[in-house]
Amino acid sequence: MDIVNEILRIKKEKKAIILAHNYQRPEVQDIADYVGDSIELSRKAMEEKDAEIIVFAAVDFMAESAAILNPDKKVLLPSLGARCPMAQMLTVEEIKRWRTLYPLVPLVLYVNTLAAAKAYCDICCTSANAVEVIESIEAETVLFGPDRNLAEYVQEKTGKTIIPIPERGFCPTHLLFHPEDVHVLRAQHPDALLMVHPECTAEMRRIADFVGSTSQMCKYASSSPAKSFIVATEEGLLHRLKKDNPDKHFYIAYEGAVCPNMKLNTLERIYISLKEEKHAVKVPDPIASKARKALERMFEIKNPVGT
Ligand code: 5XR
Ligand code: SF4
Repeated sequence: MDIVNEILRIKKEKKAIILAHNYQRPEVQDIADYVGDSIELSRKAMEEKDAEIIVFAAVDFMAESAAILNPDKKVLLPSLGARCPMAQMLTVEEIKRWRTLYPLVPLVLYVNTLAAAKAYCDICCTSANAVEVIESIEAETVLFGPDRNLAEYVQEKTGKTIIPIPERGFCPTHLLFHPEDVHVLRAQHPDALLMVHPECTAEMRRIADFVGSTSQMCKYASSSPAKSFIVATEEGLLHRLKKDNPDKHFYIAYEGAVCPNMKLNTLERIYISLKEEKHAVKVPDPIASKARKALERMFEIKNPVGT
């Protein structure tokens, strides 16, 4: 059996679309209808009016967001174990504790959170629009979770007081990048520009030529006159960067920068997911309707990069 042809055949037969996050394996990105960050993908799904099934090759919270924003479609997560460890770091109990400590302070949550957490926040943000979202809020002090590095980055950019909740939420993959490795690469490729994801440490952001989300990195690399780039985010993005810019060179800032959860989605799992229609992601009301409001508020914010 040719698994790629089989996937494409069942996909057509079932009116399904396959969405792949920028961190997916190359062969998964290659069979997807769209490749992007989670919010770009959820919006694509909303535009695909005829699709009945969405196979979301990513991690749990991303499929949840797609299900919340596309209540009429069946959203499938190919690997049940694909859970974002950072999203798990912020529980509803923790949110309630901070809300009690700061009852008048608005809560902004990164989309890398579970739907149950989103239901308690005032507005969501992605790494592409976090600065604009915080600026849109009148308050000078904001509770923000779960990524502490993104919180610090936003504080630097906006000058507001950002209280990180939990105190030390992090992405294990983005913490793998260190300036020492970049110095070695910069010596080998002196003309290369360094692109850093805001989930990386402040030391990494400080030496960056550009700080941004995966969608922003794609736009920056395509529009920049530079020919080579050192990339500090999950290594899956390099496949897309190379494909979109065949005349440019991309080097990962650390070879081991892999998100094991993202990589659980193999072609075999996507095939089974499509064939057996599993694992369906359902977010119960009223959690879904509350979380949807927080996501919709984010969509209303002016955002120069369109995510
Ligand atoms: O770390 C991630 O999960 C990836 C990412 C991104 O830059 O694509 O940070 N995702 C967020 O921006 C959430 C929205 O897509
Ligand atoms: Fe979560 Fe980090 Fe993996 Fe993104 S790269 S899904 S934030 S663990």
